[in-house]
Amino acid sequence: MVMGSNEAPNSFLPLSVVKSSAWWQLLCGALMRIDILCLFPEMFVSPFSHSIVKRAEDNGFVKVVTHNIRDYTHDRHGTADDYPYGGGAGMVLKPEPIFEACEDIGQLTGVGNIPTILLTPQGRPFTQRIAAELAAQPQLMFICGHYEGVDERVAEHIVTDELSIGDYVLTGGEIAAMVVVDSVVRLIPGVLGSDESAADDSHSEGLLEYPQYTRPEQFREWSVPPILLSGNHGEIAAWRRRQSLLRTALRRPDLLDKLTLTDKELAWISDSLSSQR
Ligand code: 6GU
Repeated sequence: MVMGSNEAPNSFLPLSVVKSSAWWQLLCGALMRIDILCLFPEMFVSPFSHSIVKRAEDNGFVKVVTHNIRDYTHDRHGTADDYPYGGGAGMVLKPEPIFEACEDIGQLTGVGNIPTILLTPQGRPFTQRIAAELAAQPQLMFICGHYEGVDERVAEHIVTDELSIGDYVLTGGEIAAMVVVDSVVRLIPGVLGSDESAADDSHSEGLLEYPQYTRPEQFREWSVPPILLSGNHGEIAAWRRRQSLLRTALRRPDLLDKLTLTDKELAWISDSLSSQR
């Protein structure tokens, strides 16, 4: 992650990229750039310095650049917020620094119409489907709201989408931006190795993931379901599908309503649910 970097992206591929990236990446020159505009860029350092996001950056799949909105203010105190017109509690982020920052970033990266996402509890609910759509973009910009909100002119004239990560209120959009960026970066083609594929993830097919087990086969008095040791890949896949269906029916019946299941699957779910009662 780069904080406040002003250099042009994609100017060259570092040797580490050439050495480690997948063949398609070399062919396509795919490198996603993500700019994050916020009041507390330091918050992003640790979450993006580990695991898959770190590896994705090191391997040249993504470049994440954070920007401090305060750097685009012009008064001595770096005033980024002000009282709301019409009165009421809290402060509102001023439009000028955010407009200036976005214009600056847009110019620096040479791309117009960058998908620009405002993180706000009023946004549309973030989902795995939206993560997959965002992962296909060459460039993204996130604006993290704070305090009571952001001047509406930012939402009207800069922002292309508003996202919320759930029906609860966070202090600011930074943590939400981390959540969204993490879930997007792992879906950039090539970021996950074949043994960590996203295809079986919960939500990737609208279902929750099946239960997973690893060694030891017997732990205390609990053993691994024998089917998983059978070596019969067809039966294992069928067991996992049924476990996913059952888990989703029990924990998230709202998800099942959105799927088209076979009559056999529906019958199996209803049998299992009635035998569990
Ligand atoms: Cl995106 N921002 C804030 N401040 N709170 C939230 C949120 C976002 N999503 C859920 N709660």
